[in-house]
Amino acid sequence: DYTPTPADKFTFGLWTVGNTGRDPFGEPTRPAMKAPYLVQKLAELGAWGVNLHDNDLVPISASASERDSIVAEFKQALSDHGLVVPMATTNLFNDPAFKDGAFTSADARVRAYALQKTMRSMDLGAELGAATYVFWGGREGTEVDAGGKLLDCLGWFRDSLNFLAEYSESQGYGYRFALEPKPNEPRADIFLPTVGSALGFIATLDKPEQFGVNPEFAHETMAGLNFSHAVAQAIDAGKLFHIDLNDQKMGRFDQDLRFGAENPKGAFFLVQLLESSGYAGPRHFDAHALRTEDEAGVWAFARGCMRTYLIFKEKAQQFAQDSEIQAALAAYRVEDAELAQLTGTFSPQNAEALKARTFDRAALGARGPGLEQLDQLTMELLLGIR
Ligand code: GLT
Ligand code: MN
Ligand code: MN
Ligand code: MN
Repeated sequence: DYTPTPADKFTFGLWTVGNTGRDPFGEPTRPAMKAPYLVQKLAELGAWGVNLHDNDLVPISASASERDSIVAEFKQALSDHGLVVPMATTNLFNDPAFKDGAFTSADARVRAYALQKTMRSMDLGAELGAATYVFWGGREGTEVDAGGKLLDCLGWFRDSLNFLAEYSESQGYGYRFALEPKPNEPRADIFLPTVGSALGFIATLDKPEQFGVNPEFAHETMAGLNFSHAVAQAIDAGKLFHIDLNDQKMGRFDQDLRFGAENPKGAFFLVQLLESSGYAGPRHFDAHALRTEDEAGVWAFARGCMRTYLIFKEKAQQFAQDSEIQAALAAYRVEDAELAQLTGTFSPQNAEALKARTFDRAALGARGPGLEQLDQLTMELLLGIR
């Protein structure tokens, strides 16, 4: 009946169900809820874990003893309700100190403060048992490029990530780091705007094996890209360390809609890809209830994200068992044992034989692959009539 259990590995950020509906044009529309209460409610709904920024839990101005008592109370709630903290991250975007970047600020003091804040936040995450540490560089970008710092920024960003990877190792934290790309908002242009950019940058780090990506459905969509394609590339590179699930209309501000709310077909292909890929990490919903909603709407939102995922997971199984769909898929792919032999491994003989071979180009171009029929069958399955 699509009721989630911890085995489904669904997680939410404290900032997601804790979102109060504030936006750039309006005040909060619902009261803030305390972290231990969010933990209790998420556990009741069948979630597996909860993720956090340092300041989702501990206010930036808290004293050391305030911090300790807040953390103790939170740990108690986690153990009372059986929730885990698989991922932690740093808030390097809210405070005015970070208005022109954190690791990429032109001010060396801001860059050093960002490192300090991140190390402290990594300590907190490790204390809570987090295995994945996310970097969303919300303020790492520009509105104007008159500052002439583009190449420096990439170097500063790289130095910071290298430093923090060493810090993790020196403390024995064993974190796997996940870079989360976003093209814009809150900056006009954010550095490393897409999954592809992040993957390229990771290859330039001192310890690339410790770094992967945390792609978000909404963020690739904002860039006009196909999220499943980005996720597939991350999986292929062995770099899908975490994932942020939500939804988004293309060409809009960052909406963080309920998973599957806007583009259910895209959400289906994503679930199908994830579930068939062997991805074993958290299914994290980085989304929030509409600003119109009260607390009941928040829990309807959270339940809806998980139910939609589970419904699509069932649809993916149905897809795999539907004989008409499977026949159409089989007909779509054409295999040829003799050509596989020639093209599989390079040898001068294979190359010569392949160059000498004749292909019936007209027949290749004339073949209909049956994708209209296959896609219509998929739609009918999703619409519930198969
Ligand atoms: C912020 C952002 C998200 C990131 C979070 C992690 S915070 O809400 O919009 O996409 O995943 O820093
Ligand atoms: Mn987002
Ligand atoms: Mn967001
Ligand atoms: Mn996100």
